[in-house]
Amino acid sequence: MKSKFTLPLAFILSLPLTTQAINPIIQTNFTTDPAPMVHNDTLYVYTGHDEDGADFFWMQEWRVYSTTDMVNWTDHGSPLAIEDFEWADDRAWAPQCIERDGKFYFYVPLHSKLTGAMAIGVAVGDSPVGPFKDAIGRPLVDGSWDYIDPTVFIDDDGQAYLYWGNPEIYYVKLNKDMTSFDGDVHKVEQSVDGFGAPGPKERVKDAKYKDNYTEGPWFYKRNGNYYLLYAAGGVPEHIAYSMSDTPVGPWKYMGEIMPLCDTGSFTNHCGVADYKGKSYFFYHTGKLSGGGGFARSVAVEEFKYNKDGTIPTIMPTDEGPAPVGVLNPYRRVEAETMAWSKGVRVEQNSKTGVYVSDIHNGDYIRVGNVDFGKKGPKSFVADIASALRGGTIEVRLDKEDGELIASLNVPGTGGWEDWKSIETSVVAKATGIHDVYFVFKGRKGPKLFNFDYWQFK
Ligand code: FUB
Repeated sequence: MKSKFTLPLAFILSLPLTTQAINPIIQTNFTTDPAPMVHNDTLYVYTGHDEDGADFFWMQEWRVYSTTDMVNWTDHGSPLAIEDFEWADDRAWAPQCIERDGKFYFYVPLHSKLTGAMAIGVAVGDSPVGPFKDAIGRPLVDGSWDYIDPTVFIDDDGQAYLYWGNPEIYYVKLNKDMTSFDGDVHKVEQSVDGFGAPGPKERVKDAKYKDNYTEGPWFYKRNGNYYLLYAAGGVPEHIAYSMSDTPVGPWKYMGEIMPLCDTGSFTNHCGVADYKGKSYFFYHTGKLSGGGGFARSVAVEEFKYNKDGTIPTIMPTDEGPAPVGVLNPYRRVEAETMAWSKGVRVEQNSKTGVYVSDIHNGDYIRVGNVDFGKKGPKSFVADIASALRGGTIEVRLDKEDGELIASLNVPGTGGWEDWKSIETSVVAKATGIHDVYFVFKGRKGPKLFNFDYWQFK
């Protein structure tokens, strides 16, 4: 029997042949504590950055990534770091950024030089990717190990709220300037009904509670319901949530969202966003190669709210969400826009911005859902630089060893930042939608070249 849902054959044939992993969404750095923000037609995610080889959360900077298709992520580098806050000396922990009246307010926890404890600061910028600067030259709150993990939300009536805390929960109303308080800081009373357990000081040792709030709150409103999602259960952490009819409670404990999973990270930290008609849950794991409790990586899953607004159980996957758009290869595409990569890293400087570095023989970049259209390209251009002997970029379709459509010989250019645009012919027909692999070849051992951007013509 013919189903009325049959897809046109031409569409099916144009789809990529394989479903590839996109989680963790960033492979070029360890990333933590994701805070998504939708602005215009782009979804940004603000993250912490676990340093390579760290034995604690010795985090130095925050990073920003963006997508328009939920498959390819562009690295915008680090627009904010500890040194941008004169009063801070350590621990660039879980951030969140929000837009108000054309300005972007970036709330961050830091270790304070003033008190020797944790504090929360706010930076401001004119664009979602910065640059940002300390908005007030001092912390918003300072002096307690509780003062971490700020989450910010502006209600429909224009009132902004900042929640934060570990293991207590605090909130304050923000003035319209987003950098000062309207009234006092309130401590949220935790109870079994509200959060699965009484507050940390009232908990009875060895008592079995339903759950307990730990850290990493994520506060928002959707269809009239207020949500507070958080890391729960102490370490190792799972993600649970509470709901309320008002922005300031009383809260009702609703259960677990992401149960304890064997992801290699004893913390978890979530953020939620609606984008292009779908809902997404961001979290972190230790699943990147070389990852672990202090080497975490951001991942994302699509989910659907239940009819009553409650949130279903969400499990970590390698595949992540389906694409919600295609990538146009006939405009300049930054090399640091990718669905997956092996071996490469990124660097940034004030002249070039972010570019792909540490390219060695056998490394590759996969760009997902590239739409070549009906005619297909004639040539491929890449902007590259090499202080050594260069190498080759093999452009392949759908697999690391898929059909070779172009092969670009990269010469030495005289320096790692002496950029040159090199063009080569496309030697096979490429039409429709494909994953594109840039497979890097050259002498075994040394770095081959740096890669800034590319374009098909
Ligand atoms: O990333 C440092 C800390 O680990 C965050 O502030 C917590 O939420 C936990 O993820």
